[in-house]
Amino acid sequence: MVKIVSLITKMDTAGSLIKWKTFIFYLMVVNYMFFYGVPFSNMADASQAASNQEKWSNMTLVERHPLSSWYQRSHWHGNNKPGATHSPQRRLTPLSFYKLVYSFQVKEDTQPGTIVGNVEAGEHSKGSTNTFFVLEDDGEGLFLLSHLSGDFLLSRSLDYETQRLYILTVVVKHGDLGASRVRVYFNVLDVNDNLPVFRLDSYSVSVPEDSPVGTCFLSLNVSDADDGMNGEVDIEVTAEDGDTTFLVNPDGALCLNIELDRESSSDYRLTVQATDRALSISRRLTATARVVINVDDINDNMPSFTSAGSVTIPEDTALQAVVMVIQAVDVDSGSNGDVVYTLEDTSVSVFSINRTNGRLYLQQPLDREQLDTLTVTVTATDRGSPPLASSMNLAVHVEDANDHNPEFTHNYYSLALREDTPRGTSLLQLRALDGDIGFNGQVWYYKLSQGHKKDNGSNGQVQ
Ligand SMILES: [Ca+2]
Ligand SMILES: [Ca+2]
Ligand SMILES: [Ca+2]
Ligand SMILES: [Ca+2]
Repeated sequence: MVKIVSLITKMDTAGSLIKWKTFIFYLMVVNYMFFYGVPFSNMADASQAASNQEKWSNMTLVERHPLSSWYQRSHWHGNNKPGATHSPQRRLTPLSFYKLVYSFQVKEDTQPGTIVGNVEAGEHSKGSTNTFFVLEDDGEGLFLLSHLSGDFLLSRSLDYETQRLYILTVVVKHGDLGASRVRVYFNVLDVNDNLPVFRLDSYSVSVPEDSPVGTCFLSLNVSDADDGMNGEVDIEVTAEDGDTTFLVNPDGALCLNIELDRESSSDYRLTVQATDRALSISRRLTATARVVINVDDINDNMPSFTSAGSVTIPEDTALQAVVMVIQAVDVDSGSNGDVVYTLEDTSVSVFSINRTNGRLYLQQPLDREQLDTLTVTVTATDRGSPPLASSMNLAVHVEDANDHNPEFTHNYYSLALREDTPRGTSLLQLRALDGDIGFNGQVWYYKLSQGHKKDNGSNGQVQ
């Protein structure tokens, strides 16, 4: 190095001296980094490199040996520790670690107090031992290094989901021979220690009754903080009664599996279960959430009549009297199930109907003798949009009332008798007619004699 500097000094000119000095400085830094294992990525951080150089100057540069002589000494002794591996490019020296880099894998559920790694350095002279130190530690004492054995002891619990990699720089010193250092990596391995998590503990959602099969209406948004299969989840509906109305698709959305009918079931209360896919089935973790599904009504039912299709009323029923109460039901909800009643043919205004309660009123006098059966068509319509309607024919039978007097077929009868007409001889057949029916129309004849009424039977014969 001195020869190089003197040679360059001779060649120096006013313009190139500063450039050459800068070059030599970087050459020394690169040489130092190569020699002591400083990663080249650290070169970007010039201040860090300068700091490292200052930190190490007292420890390493005092007894610094030419690189070739370190190889020579390693080759001469040649007593590497059995089983230790090292790079063929970097042979074992008294101050070298057995490996260029140490990398350990530690499961995140490893118990604190467990030895999780070990570093070993090369041979040492009799009467003195290697001493290990941690120079840099981004685990803040998570991995405690035994100064004598080089073992690492886990001091606290790990959590893969918090930090997956720890990088330490370890130094070994051996008496006053100087020091060497090595990078130690602790890779934390994931363990299935996180449950799947639903976005909500319970969900509430409304679904229209006429939703097509396959409609997906709720994203369950399940997360699992673990890695890989430990963090992948399968979600399913767990129905105690085996109901298969709903299913969860591979994207974690709740979907309709079969058609809904609000009139059969207006709400559902489900339990959905998420299970992660840990390779070991016994280590799989599950979580559940509740889902309430309300089925929104659609006007898919027409009113249905429940009242009788016929009624019998006296013909002398008073006007405005209630003939009967028409009833129809609509199993839909709200306005979809509200029913209004109308009479189809309003030109024959014998009857009227209350639109809301279905009461049928008599509007015209009845006359059984004119018409003994009336037919009225009643329509029940719901208030849905669009509305649905149904109709029925109501037969109104008019019951006879005794509203007709018997009337003789003649107002005046005359006859001539012989004086020897035998007693009991039929003399005259009277006939009186009655417009009513049944008992109301049966005629009974009486004779009036001196103001007294005398029964004369029902045949109208005068003897
Ligand atoms: Ca998990
Ligand atoms: Ca985990
Ligand atoms: Ca409905
Ligand atoms: Ca309806």
